[in-house]
Amino acid sequence: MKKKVLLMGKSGSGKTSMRSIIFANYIARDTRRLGATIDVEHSHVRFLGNLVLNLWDCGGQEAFMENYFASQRDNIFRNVEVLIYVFDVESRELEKDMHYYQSCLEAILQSSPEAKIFCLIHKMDLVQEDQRDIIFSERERDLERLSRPLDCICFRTSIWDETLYEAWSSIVYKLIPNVQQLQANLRQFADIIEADEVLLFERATFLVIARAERKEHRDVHRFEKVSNIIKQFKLSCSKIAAQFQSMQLSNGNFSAYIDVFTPNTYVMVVISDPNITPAITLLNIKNARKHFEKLEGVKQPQQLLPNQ
Ligand SMILES: Nc1nc2c(ncn2[C@@H]2O[C@H](COP(=O)(O)OP(=O)(O)OP(=O)(O)O)[C@@H](O)[C@H]2O)c(=O)[nH]1
Ligand SMILES: [Mg+2]
Repeated sequence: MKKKVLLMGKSGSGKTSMRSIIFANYIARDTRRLGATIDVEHSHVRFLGNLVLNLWDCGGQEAFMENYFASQRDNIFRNVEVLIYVFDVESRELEKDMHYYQSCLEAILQSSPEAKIFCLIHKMDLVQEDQRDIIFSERERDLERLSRPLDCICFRTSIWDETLYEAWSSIVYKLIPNVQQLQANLRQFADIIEADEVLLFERATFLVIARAERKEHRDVHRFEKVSNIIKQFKLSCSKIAAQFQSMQLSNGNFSAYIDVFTPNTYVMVVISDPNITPAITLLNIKNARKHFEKLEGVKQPQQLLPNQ
């Protein structure tokens, strides 16, 4: 199941930065070295066995944009499953940005009217904290209005905090075909092993793709934080030619386990009941593997990216 994902927006808005962080293990400060994308860069990412994201990172310089809408129109906008349009929140050319977005929507409406549309209001770190809600709501309202008759879902993002993961996790969640089934089974698993919470991470990107929460937790950003921490740790491991496999952490309040689950996922289990020992939980995780592998219908884990 190949899904064509268009990543568009004006030059410098941050498209290649976010793609490199999510799919190619860059850390935020590495993106300062990225050059402008020339024409379109293609990459394929295999998700959960049968879902392959075919990412089209479209360079946003004006000459390229004009080309997409004219001579390359059919090639670019045909068979699009997802459009992710990135806006630089600090852009001084808002009208021009909106104009290009509208041209993009017209082309989508014509060639791929069923496409899902996501808008990212990006570089939010550059906006004063107390202004972020106001500015985001304004932009969201404008974009929803402008997008009609198509629907768009807006996210606020920055490569400097967890919002980038939050947005991409939500987007990917909407693309995984059997995600409801996965979610239901994870919930059942959490009930059986009496976990406070169970999370399923996509193995290569560490995006959260399903979760079951049995005990409320106050930190709503915990998923993205864990993703970020583990990705950084994986990077450190790779520097000494080691591979991250699993992690176990305990304190007076809870124990957390992160472990390879299926060929395409990691699982994280949080347990606060002191009577459930690590040995029991690790056995429970081991025993659940086969079931979740079957659910995924996994054959071969694989990630193909030219710039990895
Ligand atoms: N402050 C801030 N800077 C960012 C953010 N995301 C990306 N940048 C910076 O923006 C610059 C341009 O990013 P790119 O990812 O190359 O932009 P692009 O959209 O791919 O540009 P084109 O390839 O020309 O279309 C880089 O220096 C990034 O470090 C963000 O969230 N906040
Ligand atoms: Mg680029």
